[in-house]
Amino acid sequence: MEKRNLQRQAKEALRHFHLQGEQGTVRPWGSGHINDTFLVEGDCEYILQRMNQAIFTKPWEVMENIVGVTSFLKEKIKKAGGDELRETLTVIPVEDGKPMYQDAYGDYWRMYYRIRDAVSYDQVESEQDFYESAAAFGNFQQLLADYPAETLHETIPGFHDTEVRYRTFCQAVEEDVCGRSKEVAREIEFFREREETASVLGKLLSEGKLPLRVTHNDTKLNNVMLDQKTGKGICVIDLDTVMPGLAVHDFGDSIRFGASTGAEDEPDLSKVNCDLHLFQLYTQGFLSGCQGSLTELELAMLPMGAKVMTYECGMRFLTDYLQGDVYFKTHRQGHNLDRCRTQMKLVSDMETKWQQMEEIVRQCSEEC
Ligand code: ADP
Ligand code: GN1
Ligand code: MG
Repeated sequence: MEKRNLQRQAKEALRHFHLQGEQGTVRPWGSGHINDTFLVEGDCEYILQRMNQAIFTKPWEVMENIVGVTSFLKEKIKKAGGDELRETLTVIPVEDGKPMYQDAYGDYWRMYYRIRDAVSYDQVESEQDFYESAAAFGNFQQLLADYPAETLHETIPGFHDTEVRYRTFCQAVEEDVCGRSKEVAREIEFFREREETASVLGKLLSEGKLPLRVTHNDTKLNNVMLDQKTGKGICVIDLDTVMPGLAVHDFGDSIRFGASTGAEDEPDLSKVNCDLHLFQLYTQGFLSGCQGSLTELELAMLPMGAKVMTYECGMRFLTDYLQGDVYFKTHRQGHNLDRCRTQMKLVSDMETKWQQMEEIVRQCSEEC
């Protein structure tokens, strides 16, 4: 459906929610790759989202997770004397009390309060912001440490099962539905050469050496809101993939996105490197947020978390390119391929900086 109609659809959906005051404009918002997000302006500001049903095939389960997690967080925030309307998402119910509205097209819509006086960034603008985002993601994990993990639905099965991702990638190469394999032979080879990267963390998990925790699983910088005045990371958003997972994945995903000197889709690869200073800042912030809860092996595996998540994400972009750009939103020809190449560049760069990354983590672990 074209944008104009989607906007009309959004306005129609809006009428079914319990809202305060008068609402004015509804406009596309944010730069997420998955859902269709709108900002609703008026007496009170809201975020309205059409959920991506192709990806989240069981939207009720996603919302059950989100309502569960945010209610749990609200209790903790209140006890700590915080502001429950700013420090976690608030699901706005539909007239019938449900957390989502299904429209005549079969699309699912949900709504949150807009987190007030806060911003999210697509790229690091100040070092302090990056540190604060790390502390917020670490704290998020810490707050959910006693959440009943068994009640969470797996909203995307095998989301960070890198071995499964590798097999899906090989299948996409094999099937080559768009006839693109030949043109990206070099990229395909890159991921094949590093196949062992796909199994390192999964193996440690299955051997019981790494603990399963309640994790966010999508810890991009633009999934945390920073207070406009204080710069503090006040609210972790985009809770669709909160599921049992690995702490090192959450750490690693933030590094692959935020510690890069270039944008995720930067076509000029000379601008893309893993900045070790940002890596160090993030490590310090994350460890302070986790408050000593990580095991020795988790700490030792933080650099591996960064490499695996970058490898996995690059492979997912390439898989999507091979499958005809059906998963991630793309805004230009070859967009997924550009994204894949930045991840490849980062993996290579991390490989050359490996010892330094390990040393930084060792030092930060001793300090905290
Ligand atoms: P996607 O899954 O597509 O990434 P997100 O839930 O991350 O969707 O939302 C996209 C963007 O919209 C975020 O990066 C953020 O900038 C903005 N956003 C989402 N929810 C809120 C909120 N409650 N308050 C303020 N901004 C929000
Ligand atoms: C997607 O939803 P968003 O834009 O925050 C994706 C992540 C990827 C990321 C790459 C549910 O995140 O897994 O790492 O794009 N989310 C989902 O930028 O697939
Ligand atoms: Mg997002």
